[in-house]
Amino acid sequence: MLSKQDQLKKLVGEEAVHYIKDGMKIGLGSGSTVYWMVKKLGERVKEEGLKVEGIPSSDLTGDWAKEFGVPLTDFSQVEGLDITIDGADEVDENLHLIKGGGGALFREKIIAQAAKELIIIVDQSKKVQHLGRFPLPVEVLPFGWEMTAKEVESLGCEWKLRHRENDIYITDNGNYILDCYFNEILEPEKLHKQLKLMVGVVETGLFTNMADKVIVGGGDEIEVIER
Ligand code: ABF
Repeated sequence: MLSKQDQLKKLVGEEAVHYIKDGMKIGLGSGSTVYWMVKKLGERVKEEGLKVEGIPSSDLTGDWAKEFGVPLTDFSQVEGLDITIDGADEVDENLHLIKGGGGALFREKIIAQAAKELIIIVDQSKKVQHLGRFPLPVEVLPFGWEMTAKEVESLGCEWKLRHRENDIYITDNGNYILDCYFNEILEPEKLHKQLKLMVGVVETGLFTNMADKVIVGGGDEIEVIER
């Protein structure tokens, strides 16, 4: 039996598949909400012969695509993507996002940037007035990360170097992640730019002015918010 939150993730994941048309190239995000989207997309490929190809943002998403029969491709084979569908950790009132709780923010941002349309799928618990209650993931180069952390801290946050099973977490790109506790981020675009100017910062989990559509599962209904 799915929990209420998982039922909402399934609801919005499956809803997003309605926006996929025959022949599209799709960016496949990561996270448990995306799992339901990939599963439903695989069903449409099987049942309708839908001709799509996907580029996954993580190995796990790629495994789901193979399991459910969604054909995969890569950036050497496409001019760009038609739609990227991905989850998020927080969505604010201007559709700015915090992403990267799952550690794949850099590749998620690459597939988001490459798409004509970015559709975000979340359960209602992700909607916030201001970003920042969720710690902001910042991907940093391992070399001199301690210096980079000091610079990041000077912007007014505490940080934790992300670990997984007692080891330092290494991203698919060979980098580290600082989880940065800002508590409230009132100017996400400004903060993103400040962070990106730091030489050791590779990318941030702030996705500002990127989401075109956010599909929110709440109660038993679906809310679609367009930018
Ligand atoms: C991914 O989905 C990440 O950016 C984000 O951390 C995660 C959200 O996970 P879930 O859908 O499992 O809540 O896009």
